[in-house]
Amino acid sequence: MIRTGMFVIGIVAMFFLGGAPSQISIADSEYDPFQPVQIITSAHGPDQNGPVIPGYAEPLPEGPGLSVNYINDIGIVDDPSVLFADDFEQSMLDEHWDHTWANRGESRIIHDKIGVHSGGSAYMARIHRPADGPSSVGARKFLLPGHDTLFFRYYAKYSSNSELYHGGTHNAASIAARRPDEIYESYAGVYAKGDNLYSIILDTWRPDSTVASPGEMAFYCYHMHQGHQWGDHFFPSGRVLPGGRELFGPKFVPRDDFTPERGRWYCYELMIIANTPGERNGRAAFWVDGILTGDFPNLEFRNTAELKPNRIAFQLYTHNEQITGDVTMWFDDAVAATSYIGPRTER
Ligand SMILES: [Ca+2]
Repeated sequence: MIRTGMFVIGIVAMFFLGGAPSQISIADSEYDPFQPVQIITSAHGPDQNGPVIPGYAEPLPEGPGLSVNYINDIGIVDDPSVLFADDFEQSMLDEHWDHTWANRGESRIIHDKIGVHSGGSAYMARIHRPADGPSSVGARKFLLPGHDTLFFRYYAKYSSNSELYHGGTHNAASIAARRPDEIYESYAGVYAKGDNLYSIILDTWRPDSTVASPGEMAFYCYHMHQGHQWGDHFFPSGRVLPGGRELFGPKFVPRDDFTPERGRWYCYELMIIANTPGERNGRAAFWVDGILTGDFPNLEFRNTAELKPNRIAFQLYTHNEQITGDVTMWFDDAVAATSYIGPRTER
């Protein structure tokens, strides 16, 4: 009876929160994801004027965020919470982004209708395969000295013919923390020790051709309890490669795993909340089209408050020889902020 009552409350809560009933899952946890019923619009918790609460593990917002105040994102860069915005309309990739690169591929502004979400231009990342070495393209923005809570929203589309395989492949956006004098470092294969690095990349995971390309969406994460030197993959359902869902503690809410369709735009948003040093109250989450799709609490990223999320990026990378043709992604309408952004409000 108690669970039935909670379920009914949950349906009502999801209606007001704008979430999808398919997200409901209470079978695997004693945590009641529907109480308290409140919409949290930032990491400040219920008190918008209060201090940022690291790892705030109450329900996260869904649907519109601060973007609701800026039709078509016009003026959004002036919002007090917004740190950076680029709709790629000014065709100045190297001036807006601090570091761009293209090895065995292309990284540039395009104006083709197929790759533009808004306006007349967007950012294209394309890796050429096969190739005589790793293919790597991307663009990074530094947000120094950093922010304990960081959200990164953007629109992205995979080309219809992109055949991705993993591992040795990364595809989409990331948030990373680096020492300021090491802001350019990739540090692949380096353990996160609490004072040197941590990161999340919103990858997909496709082990073989029995799984549809680009594969199921997952966070590729470097954190203090990662299972091996190459980091972990976190899936919304609670699967961890390597490891298990116990990593996320008793408040973890499993959700349906998600495979994006190629050839269509989605609005993605990443969030990272750095933990209080000495406590496992860090959190990472992502949204698809304004629906909370993956939420991973109980994380420990750092043992010093000095190491803050301070770098965002788009990237495509592979050295996987299963990928035998070019892979293309388009990105548009990027916004980074210290509170939830949400999809564009379009008129
Ligand atoms: Ca645009």
